[in-house]
Amino acid sequence: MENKIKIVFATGNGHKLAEINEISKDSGIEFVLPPDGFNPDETGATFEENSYIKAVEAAKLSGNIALADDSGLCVEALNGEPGIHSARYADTPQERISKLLKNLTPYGNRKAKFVCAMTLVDEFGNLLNKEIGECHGEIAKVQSGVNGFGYDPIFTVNGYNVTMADMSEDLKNSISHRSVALNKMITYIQQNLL
Ligand code: ITT
Repeated sequence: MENKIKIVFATGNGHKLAEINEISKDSGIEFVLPPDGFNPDETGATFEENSYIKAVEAAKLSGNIALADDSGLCVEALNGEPGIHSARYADTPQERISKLLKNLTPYGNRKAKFVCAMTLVDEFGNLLNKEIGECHGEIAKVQSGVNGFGYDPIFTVNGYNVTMADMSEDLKNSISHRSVALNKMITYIQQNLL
């Protein structure tokens, strides 16, 4: 595609990069990883703040426009936890899932949502645009599925009877918190930067 714009995607998570490149494949945008040394301190109190911190660090390191995704799973009965601590809730992905299922055992309310906050900054770190995406569902009682990553095996999306890890890549990418935020961001980029 002509006028393809290169944007640094401020992450160390290869699953996120794969998902956003798949969602944006016909958009005229190419997302690439930040240079070595990208290791921001996620000291923010919200998804939005951490997303901004990551985007600024990637822009400063690369000298390029940068997009960041800060995301996580918020469980209603656990007062929104693990939330911004989703990646650090326990040591391994399986331990994080087991801990969440255990902590939720006493509760009847299993409502939860995935949230994704995206921030786009210019090559100097100035804010260009921010978007939020949410995906609502419930925490399954038993984990299921091998697709996706993170908490996908225990998240059942409203209106579907399977977990996100049981869904095809295409189905997850058509309904996920990440795709909701990214599609809005792509519209902004296409209208303002291409
Ligand atoms: P970067 O900060 O380098 O982007 P990270 O994995 O540490 O990578 P976050 O701080 O945004 O990213 O934490 C996001 C965590 O939330 C992620 O590690 C998963 O545990 C969970 N998560 C986010 N999106 C998810 C998805 O689509 N499916 C399952 N779990 C997800």
